Amino acid sequence: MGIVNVTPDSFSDGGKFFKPEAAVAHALQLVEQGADILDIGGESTRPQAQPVSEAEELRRVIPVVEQLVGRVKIPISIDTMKPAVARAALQAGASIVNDVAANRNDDAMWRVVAESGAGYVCMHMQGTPQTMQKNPTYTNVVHEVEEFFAERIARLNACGVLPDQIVLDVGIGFGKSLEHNLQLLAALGSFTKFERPLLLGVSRKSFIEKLLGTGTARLPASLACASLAVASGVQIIRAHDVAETVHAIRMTEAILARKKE
Ligand code: 9MG
Repeated sequence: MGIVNVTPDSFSDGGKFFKPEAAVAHALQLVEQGADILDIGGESTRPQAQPVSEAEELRRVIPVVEQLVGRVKIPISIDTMKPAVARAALQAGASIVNDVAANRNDDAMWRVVAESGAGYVCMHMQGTPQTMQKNPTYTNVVHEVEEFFAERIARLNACGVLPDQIVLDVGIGFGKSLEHNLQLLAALGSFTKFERPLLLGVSRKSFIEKLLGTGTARLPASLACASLAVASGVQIIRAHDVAETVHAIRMTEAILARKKE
């Protein structure tokens, strides 16, 4: 899953004029590099990122989705916490909703997903992007994420979202300390018991520098996590560096295929 961040710091002329064409060109490059899904997002979910309005998020992402739909054959995912943005993106041709706020109480997003039949990435987060890194606390992070998935799958089903639509994601970095992230990465295989595809997002995340030191390049560790994840049964890796990630995954898969022979 190639990441296309449609935010002013990513694709603009350095000022407030965001250029959809630049985001589209970047997305097309990711497809050439081997992405199987494009994830388009218009609101940063980094710790303490400022929320953007619905109108602004729509203005950023919808032209990009519209332009990509006619030009790529792979599924387009909309990375949004807002039901109205998800609905508009699905109407424009996206087919997956990547929801980092699946810990919400309100079911409006799930009704959009149920009505559309779209794929749904149900990601675990403790808190919100504004609060999540203040003091993440768990008795047992792996058990608590498992409980979250079990409870959410039941709740999604009650809202009309079928099990086949659901992808699960432990939410590395979303309300987790370095230790929580490492424990979840070590336990990825245990989440296969839900019999749903698993997604992992570790690409360039700050926990890498917390472990390896400030200023360390984040790509090698991102690739190590991607390989470990694939070996643990994860099917979808969300990545900025698609070409490198595809190579790491292909190599891992080739070795795993020999192991099974
Ligand atoms: C939007 N976004 C940023 N990090 C992510 C992650 O780890 N998983 C998913 N599903 N989305 C993410």
